This record gives sequence, C-alpha cells and structure tokens, in this order.
Amino acid sequence: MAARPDPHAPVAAEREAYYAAIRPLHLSPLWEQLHTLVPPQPATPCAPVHWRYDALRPHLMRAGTLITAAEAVRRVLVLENPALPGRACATQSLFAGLQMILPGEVAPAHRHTQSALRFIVEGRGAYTAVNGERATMAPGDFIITPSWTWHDHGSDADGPVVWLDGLDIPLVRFLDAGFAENLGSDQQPISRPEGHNLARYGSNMAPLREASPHGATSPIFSYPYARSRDALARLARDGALDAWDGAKLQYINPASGGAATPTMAAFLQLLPAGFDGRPYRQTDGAVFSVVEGRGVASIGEGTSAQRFEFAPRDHFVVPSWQTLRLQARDECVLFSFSDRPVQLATALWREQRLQA
Ligand code: 1HN
Repeated sequence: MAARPDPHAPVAAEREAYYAAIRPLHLSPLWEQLHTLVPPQPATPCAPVHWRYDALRPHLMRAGTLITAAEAVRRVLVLENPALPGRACATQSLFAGLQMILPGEVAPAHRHTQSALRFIVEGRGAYTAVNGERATMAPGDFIITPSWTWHDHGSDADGPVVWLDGLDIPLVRFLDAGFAENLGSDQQPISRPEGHNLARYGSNMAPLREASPHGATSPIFSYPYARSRDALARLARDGALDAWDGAKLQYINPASGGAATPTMAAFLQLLPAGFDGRPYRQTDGAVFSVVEGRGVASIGEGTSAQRFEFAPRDHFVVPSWQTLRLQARDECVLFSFSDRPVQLATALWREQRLQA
C-alpha cells in the first residue's frame, strides 16, 4: 500500500531548512523549546540516590593507602549524582563529598569564594582551622567555612576521621564567580583559642562594638552536636513534633537569623521511633546524612517512588520538587542541607505539605 503523503511534511521540511539557515548566525527558534524552558513545574534531571556507608567505606579507606591528604589537597570521594555525570554534582546546585584524613596528615591551607560546610560522619580528633581558629571534630558536629576564609585540616586522632563536605561549587560555577588561592604554607597561623567564636556569638549574645566578621555568613563556625542533639531531644520529649518533619531545626547565623551560609541552609531533625511522616515537596533539592537510627526515605510518587532503607552514616539526595516521606524504625537523627537561602533571596522557594 502506498504511504499517504503527510500534509505537514512540506512545512516541516521548510522549517528545518530555515533552522539550518539561521544556525550559523547563532540563532534558534524559541518556539521549538519554549515548553522546556518554562516547564509547568520543576523537571529536574537530578535523580534520587542513596549511598550506603557500608558499601562506600572500604573504598574511602583504600584511598588512604593510594594518596596522602597533602598530595590530594583534599582526599574526597565525590557523591556524584548518576543523572548528572562528570559534573561533581549531588544536585544541580550542590557539591557533596566524603573527606577522609588520617592521623598526622595535613590538608593544606587554601581559600575560595565557594562556601563550604562540613558534617562529621566518623571519628573524632581531627580539626579544621578557619580564620585563625581551630575546631576539633566529633561525630555530628556541623562546621562551616565562610567564603574566602583560609582553611586547612589536620588530625591528632588515632584513626581515620570522615566528614561530609557540602559546597556551593555547581552554583558558583553556574554564576562564573569562583576565585581560589593557596596560602603557600600547609597550616595557617592560629591566633585564637578553640571555642572563641562560640563564646562570642553562640550563647544568644553578641559583642557590642563589632560587625559580624564574615558578612552574610555566620560568625559561628562550629556547632557541636551535643548542643543541637539536646535541643531536638527536648522538643521531642515535649511533644513538639511536626507531622512532616518530626523535630527539625535550622542551623542559623545568629547575626541575621537566617541560614548559616548565604548559599546553603543546613538542618538537623529528630524522628521518634515509629514516626510515619506525611509527604512533602520543596523546590530546594537536599542532601541528607543519617546520624542515628534506621528508617525509610520514600522519594517520588505512587509506584514510581524509590524507597531508600537508610542506616547511620548513609547519605541520600532528594531532588527538587520530588515528594519525600520519612519513616523511622528507630529514633532517627538526620542532617540535611540545600540551596534554600538562594531560593528565598530570589523569591523562588516553594513547598507543598501533602496530607497523605
Ligand atoms: C574543598 O576546598 C574542600 O576545603 C572540600 O575541605 C571539598 C570540593 C571541591 C572543591 C574544593 C575543603 C572540596 C573543596
């Protein structure tokens, strides 16, 4: 049977010829791409992904036999989203990686305009120095490195110390606003005793005649786990639980009340044993680090939802606008971070809290 002529074929062919004619002039027709440029709702290429610590840890330890922290500069395994290959991205805007340092090693001093946050995953007794002051690491501590501050890491521990690095690398790359330099010596001079910043700014009090030293970034750069954990335990004990989040608090910049860094917000939440959270979605995709407990993170909708059975020290990514539901088998504590401050500053942030 002869194919019936397609009445649209001449028009399509003529349009293709037209597109070919304008391409060398660096022109393209908006009408072919309008629908993908302004989608009805976020259509992220970012995928949900779960890194089990048990599976990852041996490889992180092996890296310690292959390269020193000094040679690597930062011995980090990138948590690379498989849907964003080769871009060192956990989400479109965020870098996440697990850094490991061995006893006696030094990761040399440098600074960059990218902001960093650290969340300690395993081991204690390593330290990071930020702007002339050291912070000794213990599991669950939250530490920030403000934009353009010198920072180096070292370890007096008796075993490996591992932490999650969160940086706004992809966001800053997108904006083409990155600068970096090396100090030239391994370690910066230490000018203040440990805990000085916490005494100045970390007790709901602040100095009288002093601007906050890091502008929009929190003047506190170490938030010890014991204090944050205790606050959540009290909220949970008092029954102050949210049906979606359990007991969830944000690490704040006490000088502004906002997020600890201008580009990344970080959170710690407690889910009581048996917690069966309601589903929600938010435009800020997030990276989670499991501190305590086992549970399930279901990401997506209906039969296409992915179910991550998480355990302590696991990490997972929740992409923008994908529905998340958290369930706790044991009492769970979860750390997470996202680009929410950027979305709030640009009036883009949205959330939807669903009933079931
Ligand atoms: C960096 O400087 C650190 O200072 C960690 O510990 C991770 C990932 C990409 C680029 C720079 C650090 C990093 C990083």
